[in-house]
Amino acid sequence: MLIKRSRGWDIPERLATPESVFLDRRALLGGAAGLVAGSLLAPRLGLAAAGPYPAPRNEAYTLDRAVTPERYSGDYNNFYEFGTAKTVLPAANALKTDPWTVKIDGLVEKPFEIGVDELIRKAGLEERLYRHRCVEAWSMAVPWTGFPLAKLVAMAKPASGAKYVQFQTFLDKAMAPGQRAFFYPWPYIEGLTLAEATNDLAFMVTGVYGKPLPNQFGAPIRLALPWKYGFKSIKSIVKVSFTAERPKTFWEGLQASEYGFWANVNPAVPHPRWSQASERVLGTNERVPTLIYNGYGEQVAGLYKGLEKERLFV
Ligand SMILES: Nc1nc2c(c(=O)[nH]1)N[C@H]1C(S)=C(S)[C@@H](COP(=O)(O)O)O[C@H]1N2
Ligand SMILES: [Mo]
Repeated sequence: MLIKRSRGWDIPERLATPESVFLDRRALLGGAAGLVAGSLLAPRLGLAAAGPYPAPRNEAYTLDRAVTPERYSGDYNNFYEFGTAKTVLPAANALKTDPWTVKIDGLVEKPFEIGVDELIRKAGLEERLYRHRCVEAWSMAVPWTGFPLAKLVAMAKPASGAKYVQFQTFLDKAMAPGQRAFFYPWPYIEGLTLAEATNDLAFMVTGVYGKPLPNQFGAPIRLALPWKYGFKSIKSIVKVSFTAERPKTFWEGLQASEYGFWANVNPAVPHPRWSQASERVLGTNERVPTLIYNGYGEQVAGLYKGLEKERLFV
């Protein structure tokens, strides 16, 4: 079977390569026992490819710029669990993602734990092209694969008192050397209001560039919240808790005056130490103007009606 759909970041060769050959090559390249098992299993499950990748693209999400090639976005990452340099890729090899379960707890009908593979089967996957704007004023555009966070919220059946959703990254000092730095408030925590979490843009990500997430992107499951500064898009999630109180986030714990709970992108509100008016695009290094809500105002501005007294843009 030929992969017919054109994907801008793909090597042209792949477009013309029978999938079986492509899979064999990936297995050879990756030491990828999982991929081999997946391709053996696929016929029994009636699937055409190895697992759910690549997933069909949701064409509702379009970009005003080119997709950032993976050689840039995959080699310039923030993942403090593995160090504070942007080149965390080698260190992130130590991240063990199989098996991986996500705990759902707090104010829900019944707490439960679910394996990532089962979660993917239940939720289904789609691909979306999203922009990403780091608070440090660099940006990228990537094809995430995942499912709306709203689907996970529906599975969790939140109780009437639940107002916020809190996300937590793994805690494992032996595996993640960055977590031995005691002055950071580990584990990494992030949070959203329930209204934000059920907005269609809030996306649980399990893959990128048409394949499962490479470790440095926050494997095996992370968030993508394209209207907020990048630090809200928490990586390698192990727990999702429904709460009545606003979660105390990692960056708030570290420096609340610079990194708040809301952190919505706004070019008119500078960071205390630098301007947010423009951003450097990874790959081209071009400087482009930053847009309010990172260009997603139409979908999300309504979430903040009545909240004007909050520090919405820090
Ligand atoms: N657990 C965890 N999640 C995290 C971070 C981190 O250090 N640890 N960094 C955040 C920041 S600041 C950004 S910009 C994005 C970067 O995602 P990327 O490396 O996939 O581009 O991840 C966010 N999620
Ligand atoms: Mo960031």
